[in-house]
Amino acid sequence: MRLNSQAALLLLAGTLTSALPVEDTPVFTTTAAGGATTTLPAVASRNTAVAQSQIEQLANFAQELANTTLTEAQEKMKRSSSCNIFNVRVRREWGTLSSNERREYIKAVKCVMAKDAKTPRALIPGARSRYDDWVGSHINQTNFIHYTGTFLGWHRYYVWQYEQMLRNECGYTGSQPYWDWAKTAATGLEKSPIFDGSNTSMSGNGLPIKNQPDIVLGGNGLPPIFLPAGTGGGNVTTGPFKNMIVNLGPVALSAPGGETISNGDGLAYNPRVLKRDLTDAINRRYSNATSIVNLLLNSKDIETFQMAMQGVPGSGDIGVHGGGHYSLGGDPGRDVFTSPADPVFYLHHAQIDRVWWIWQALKPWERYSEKGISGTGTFLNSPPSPDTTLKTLIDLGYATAEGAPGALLMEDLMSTLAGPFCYIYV
Ligand SMILES: [Cu+2]
Repeated sequence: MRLNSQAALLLLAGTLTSALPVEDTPVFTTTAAGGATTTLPAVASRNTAVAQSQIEQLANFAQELANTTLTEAQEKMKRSSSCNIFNVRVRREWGTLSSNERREYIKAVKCVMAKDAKTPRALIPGARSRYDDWVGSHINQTNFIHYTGTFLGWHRYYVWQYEQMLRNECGYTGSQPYWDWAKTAATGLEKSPIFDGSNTSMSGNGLPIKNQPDIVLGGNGLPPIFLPAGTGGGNVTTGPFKNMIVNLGPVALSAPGGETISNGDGLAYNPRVLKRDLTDAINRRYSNATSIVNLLLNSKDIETFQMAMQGVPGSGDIGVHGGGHYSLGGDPGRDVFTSPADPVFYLHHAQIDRVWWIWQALKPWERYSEKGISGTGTFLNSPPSPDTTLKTLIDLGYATAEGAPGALLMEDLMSTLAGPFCYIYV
């Protein structure tokens, strides 16, 4: 059976509907997909625990919308081809997976790392493994998929293709898990099930390097942003991915002290051990529960939403997206181009996708449409390029799973229950 029947039944029964009263923070009333009236928070609470429950309320609202959509699809009796309550896949937070589920995911990732690359050496000489096909595709497209109109759609498709690869090429039977930054901001990264270094984690911190100076972001005439270094910095030596070899990059790796390390276009073979520098201060400042609720509630349109998420240049804020990447730190964690070479990337970007999914559900008629896209095909429109539209083609190249579709249009990537997709988040 493909569905997570328990979650599906919960959805059907509506028991996931939150009834948590949220202190005396302002609320607004909206009409849920089923026609019922729902009350949602209107302002992010500064209290982390309250903000965490606000996220749950908003996520439950998105689940209700998904439930209605799926039930309708089922009623239309298109069981063989459409996405419905019986075949929808449920993506869950890493810490809520059982030990066996986590082991199965880790095993599939390692299986992909052990397979040969499909990318021809003439194209990406350093790509050695099937896993590197994903890293290489991201490096090659970095300037066309960040601070662009394609940012959210491209990464949604990329993570989904990765999930299909784990399933179709390595026998994984689960769904792509996600990293809830709000949780790690509350517990501390090294104590979380994702990073505690155990056999069922995604491996722990890097070996500690003492007295690392700050990371400095910015340049190009923008005021610098100083980020503290973390408690690691060296090689990852614990957990399933200890001593994992990163083959590609770096292209633009921010190192402590303001240095940027580059190995040209990053496509050459450059084997080195995975490094991490877990940094709670960054997680707590930029991607805590309150930052997520603020992003969800204060972004009236897609331009505001995706810019705030990535950090408005010059604002001094790196957004929840930057907050995740830089709290992971290390090499390739601090390199926008090569970052997918750390396997935690896919948990981080599943959470990015989850936050977009929740935000979309708050105004679905607008946010699944052309109005849900803003920006062009180049990084901050430099050099200038045409607007991204529903008809913009997304081509992941060799980061495409066996048995999955190839290049698709943005219009196929707007809803997680349409086009090639059929999944929700709990
Ligand atoms: Cu990216």
